[in-house]
Amino acid sequence: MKVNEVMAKLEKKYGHEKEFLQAVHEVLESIEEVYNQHPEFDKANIIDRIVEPDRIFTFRVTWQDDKGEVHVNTGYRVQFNNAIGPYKGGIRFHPSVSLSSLKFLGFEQTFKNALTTLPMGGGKGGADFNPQGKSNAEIMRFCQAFIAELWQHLGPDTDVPAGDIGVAAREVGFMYGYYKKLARENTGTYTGKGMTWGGSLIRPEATGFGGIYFADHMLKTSNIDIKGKTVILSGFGNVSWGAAIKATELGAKVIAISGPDGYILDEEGLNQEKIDYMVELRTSNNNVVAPYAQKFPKAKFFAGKKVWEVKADIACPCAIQNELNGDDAKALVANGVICVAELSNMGCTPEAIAEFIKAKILFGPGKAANAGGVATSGLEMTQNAMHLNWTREEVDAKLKQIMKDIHGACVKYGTQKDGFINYVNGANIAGFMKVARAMLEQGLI
Ligand code: 2IT
Repeated sequence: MKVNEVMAKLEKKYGHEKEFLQAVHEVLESIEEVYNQHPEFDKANIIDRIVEPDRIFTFRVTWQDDKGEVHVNTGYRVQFNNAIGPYKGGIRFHPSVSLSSLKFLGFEQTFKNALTTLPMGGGKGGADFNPQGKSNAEIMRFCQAFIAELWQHLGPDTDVPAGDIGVAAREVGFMYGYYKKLARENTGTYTGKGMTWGGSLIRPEATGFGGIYFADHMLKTSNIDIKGKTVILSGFGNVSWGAAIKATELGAKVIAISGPDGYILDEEGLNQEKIDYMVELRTSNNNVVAPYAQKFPKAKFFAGKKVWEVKADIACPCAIQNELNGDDAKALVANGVICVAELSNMGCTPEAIAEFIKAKILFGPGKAANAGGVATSGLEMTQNAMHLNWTREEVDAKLKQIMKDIHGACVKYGTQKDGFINYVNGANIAGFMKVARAMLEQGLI
C-alpha cells in the first residue's frame, strides 16, 4: 500500500470531501509501515474496503417553525463499519454538517470505538440544522421529523446513535421517544438517555472525565503531576464542562474557556460555582461566553480571540474539527505547553499536529483522548441489555480502566526508538489492527 496512491484514488472520487480526506490521510500515514508488514491485509484489499462506508442514508427533514413556516434540512446517517459490533456514534446538529464531515466522523469513530475495548462498530449522523435560538417545540418537531425517516435503520444490535454537537439529553429524549413509538420497543437504541429511562450515570461528563484521565496518564509517562498545572479549554459544552470538573478535582487550575464570540481568562481558576455557570451559559440558547465576565468581574473577556494564545501547561480543544491550527500550535509551544489532549474530534489541523510532534510534547489525538464518551455509551448499552443500573462509582471505575487501557495501547504501538511516544501513530495503529483483523476473519462482506 502506498499512501499517495490510495489518496489519489480517493481524491478523484471524493475530492470535495476535504475533512474526510484529511482524516483518512492521517490514518494511512500512521499505518503504512505496519500494513505493509501484513501481506494478508493487502491480499484482502482491506485498505480500499476500510475507507469506504458500509452504507450512507441521506434524507430530507421537513419541519415547521412556531410561526408556521416550513423548513427543509438534510439528514444523514453514515454506517461506516460494523466489523466489531453494531454501528455506534453520535448525531450532530450544526450548520457545518455535510457528507464530508459525517464521513470523517464515522471513519474516526470506527477506530476510536475499536480502542475502547468494547464491541462497537463506527457510525455517525446528523443534519445541517442549527438549533441555536430554536424553541423547545421547534427542537422537538425537528427531532421527530429526523427520526421518522431514520428509525427503520436503527436498533439495539444494529445501530445505536447518541449525542454530539447540538444534541444532548433533551434532543436524545425527543429522538428516542419517537423512535420507541415507531419501533414499538424499549430496548435502549440510543445512548445519552435521561437517568430515569435507561441513561447511564456519568455519561454527560464522560468525554471530559476520560480526556483528563488520559492527559493524566500522558503526564505520568514524563513523571509530571497534574496537580497545580494550568489548563485551557475551548468551548463550554458538555465536553469542556466534564473536563473542567475532573481537572479541578485532580488539583489542576482551569484558567480559560471559550465560545464563538471569544474567550474568558479567569486567572483565579474555575470552581464549582463557575463550572455550574458553564451549564447555565449553555442553556441560555445564545451560544456566547461573554456574560461570564459580567457574572465574575475578575475574569476578562477577549472578544473575537482564540483561547490558544493563553499561556498554559495543558490545552484541550473541546469544540469542533480544525479549531486549532498551525499558528495556534506554534503559540502554545512557544508558551511552553506540556500536554495537548484533543477532546474534540480532529480538533487540530495536520499542521498543528506536526508542530506538537516536532516539539515532542505530549499530544493525545481525539481517537484516544475523547474515547471516554463513547466508551461510557458502551457501558450504557451493557446496562440496558442487562436491564439494570450501575452506580456512579461502578461506571467511573470502568471508565478509568478503559482510559488506562487505551493509553496502554497507544504506548504499545506508538513508542519510538528514541522513547518518544507518538500517540497519533499509537492510536491509529492499535485501532486499525483490531478492525482490520476482524474484517479479515469475516470474509468478503
Ligand atoms: O464523538 C463521539 O465519540 C461522540 N459524539 C459520542 C458517540 C457515542 O455514541 O456516545
